[in-house]
Amino acid sequence: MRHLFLALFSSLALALVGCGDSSQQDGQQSDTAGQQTWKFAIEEIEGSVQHQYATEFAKRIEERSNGRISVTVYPYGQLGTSSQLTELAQLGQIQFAMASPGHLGSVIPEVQLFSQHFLFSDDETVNHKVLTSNQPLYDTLGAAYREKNLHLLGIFQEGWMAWTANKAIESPADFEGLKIRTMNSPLLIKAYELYGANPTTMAYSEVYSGLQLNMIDAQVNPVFAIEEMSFYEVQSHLVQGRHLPFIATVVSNPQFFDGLPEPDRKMVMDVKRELDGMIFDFQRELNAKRMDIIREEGDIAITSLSEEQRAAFREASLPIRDEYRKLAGERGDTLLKIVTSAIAAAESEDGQQ
Ligand code: 6CS
Repeated sequence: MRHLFLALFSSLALALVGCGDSSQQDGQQSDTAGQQTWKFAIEEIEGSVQHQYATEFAKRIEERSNGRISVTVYPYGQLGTSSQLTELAQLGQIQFAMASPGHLGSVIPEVQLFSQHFLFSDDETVNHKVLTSNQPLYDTLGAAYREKNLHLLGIFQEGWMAWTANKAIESPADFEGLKIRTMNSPLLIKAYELYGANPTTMAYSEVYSGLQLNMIDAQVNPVFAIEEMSFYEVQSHLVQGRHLPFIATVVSNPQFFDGLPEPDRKMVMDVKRELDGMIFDFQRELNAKRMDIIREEGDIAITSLSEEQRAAFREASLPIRDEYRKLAGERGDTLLKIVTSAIAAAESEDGQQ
C-alpha cells in the first residue's frame, strides 16, 4: 500500500516539478544555451529559517553563475511532507532539499545523533563550530547518507527547541501521560517516553489543529516556528529548557552533485560555507524577534527552566545514549565519540579566549 502511494505520489511530484519546455537531466531543466534550473525544496513556510537559507542559496548561485543557473525554491506544502521531499531528492527529481534529522531518523538511524537531549553544548557558538566544520562528522555521517542515496551538504542550527503545552512543565514528572507531538524519528519518541510522556507523531501541518482540537496536549519546536505556525495561540505555556538545538541538514542528489563540473561543485561548496555563518546569525535574530511577538501578542506563560531543573531532565534523558548506540550501531558509536570530543575541545578553546 505504502509503495503504491509512493509511486502515485512520485508521479504527481514528477509532474509538478518536471514540467516545462526544456529538456531534463536528472530532474533539472536545461536548454541548449546551457541555462539550468535547480530545484530546492524546504520543510518550512516562507519567512522561516530554512526559507532564508534556500532563498540566499538561490540568490548567490544565480549571481555567481551570471544567471546561467537559476534555483527555484519550493516552500513547505508545495511538494509534500518532509519524508516525501527526501524521496524526491533520492530519486533525483529535485536537486536540493532540507532534511531534518527529526524526520530522517527512520531512514538513516545514525542521524539521530542530533535528536539526543543534552548532548550538545549550552553555548550555541560551540555547536555552530562543530556542526559546520568538523570534517570527521561530515565524512562519517555523509557515508550513512550516501548509503541511502543522499549527499550530505550542510548541517546547521535553527534555534533551541522549546516546549509548548497546556500545563506548566518544571520537571520530568510534569510530562507524565502528556500527549506530546514529536517528529517521527524513533529516538525522539523514546526521549519523551523516558520522561513518562505519551509521544505521538503527526505531520507539521497538522499540529495546529491537533492542539486546537485537544488531540494532543503539547509539541516541541524552535521559537520562530512556534510563532509562524501559531502554536502559541492554542497553548497556555511555553517552556525553554535548552534541551536540544533544532538541527537541519541540507541534502543533494548524489548523481547530480557528483555529475556537476568541478567549478560548479566548488561554487556550491563556497556558497554553503558562506551560508553557515549567515544562517547562524539569522536564526538568532529571528528567534529573538519572534519571541517578542509571542510576548506582545500571545496570552501564554513563558518560562525558562533553572539550572537545577535542567539537571533533573538531563539525568532522566541519559539512557538515550545507549538507545542510540542500539539503533545506530558501530558508526553511531563513532559519531557519538566524534561529536562529544569536538564539543569538549570547542568549549575549552572558547574558555581560553
Ligand atoms: O516539527 C516539524 O515537523 C518541523 N519543524 C521545523 C521547525 N522545521 C521542519 C520540521 O518538519
